[in-house]
Amino acid sequence: MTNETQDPDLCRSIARRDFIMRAASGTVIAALGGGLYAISDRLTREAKAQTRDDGRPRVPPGQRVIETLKPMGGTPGDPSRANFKLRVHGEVKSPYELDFAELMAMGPVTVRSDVHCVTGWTMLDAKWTGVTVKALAERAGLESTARHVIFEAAAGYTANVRLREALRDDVMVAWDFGGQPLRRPHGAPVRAVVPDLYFWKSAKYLTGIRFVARDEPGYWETRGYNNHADPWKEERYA
Ligand SMILES: Nc1nc2c(c(=O)[nH]1)N[C@H]1C(S)=C(S)[C@@H](COP(=O)(O)O)O[C@H]1N2
Ligand SMILES: [Mo]
Repeated sequence: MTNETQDPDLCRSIARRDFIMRAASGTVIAALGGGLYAISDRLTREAKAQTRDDGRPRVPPGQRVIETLKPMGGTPGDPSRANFKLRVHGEVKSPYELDFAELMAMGPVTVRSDVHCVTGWTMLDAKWTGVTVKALAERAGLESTARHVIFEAAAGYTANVRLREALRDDVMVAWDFGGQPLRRPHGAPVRAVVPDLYFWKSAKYLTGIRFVARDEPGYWETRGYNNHADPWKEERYA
């Protein structure tokens, strides 16, 4: 969804309209999440024939493949790396704050993963460079009471993810996308990336990671969207 409008019902009606506009040509121009863009029937067909290492189909049900990320809106924060601070806190033994240089010094990894947006688009092989949430958690020392991760972002945006899922090796805090510094519409300077949940869990303009004992539904989870958001189960709405 886009939250230029911040209206989940509008997102729903846009998703419906997109199905109606679908045509039989190779690439169709569709309205998804409030923007116009090209769906590749060829990429969708090829990817649908693939199976992931974990046995799940490469493309979750109801998704079609586009060539690159679409900016989906949201209220940006300060894009400068110089002013950046990330707070790691909550149910941890040693809370800390990192500036951009300190974050980069944590030992960056580059990971390729697919992105699945609840409005129906999927981008394959997105290349992210950043630090895993797991590494950030290990540095803080999790308390045994920690069960969920709350990604905190500019303007009060939050997204909740189960701890077990947040500690996977491809869940990260990223500052590069496709080998370039993350652009402002996509969350500069730093965003979360949670590949196996719908993309709204991947908070842009990230300011903090808070480990909590009790779950705290976030921005979209309190506006009609599913609390868990597994694309393979089509956990789109509450
Ligand atoms: N801070 C913040 N992060 C956010 C959002 C937002 O509004 N604010 N929107 C979410 C939604 S609904 C989606 S689909 C993705 C879109 O990311 P993109 O604009 O890079 O495609 O970011 C997510 N992260
Ligand atoms: Mo979204």
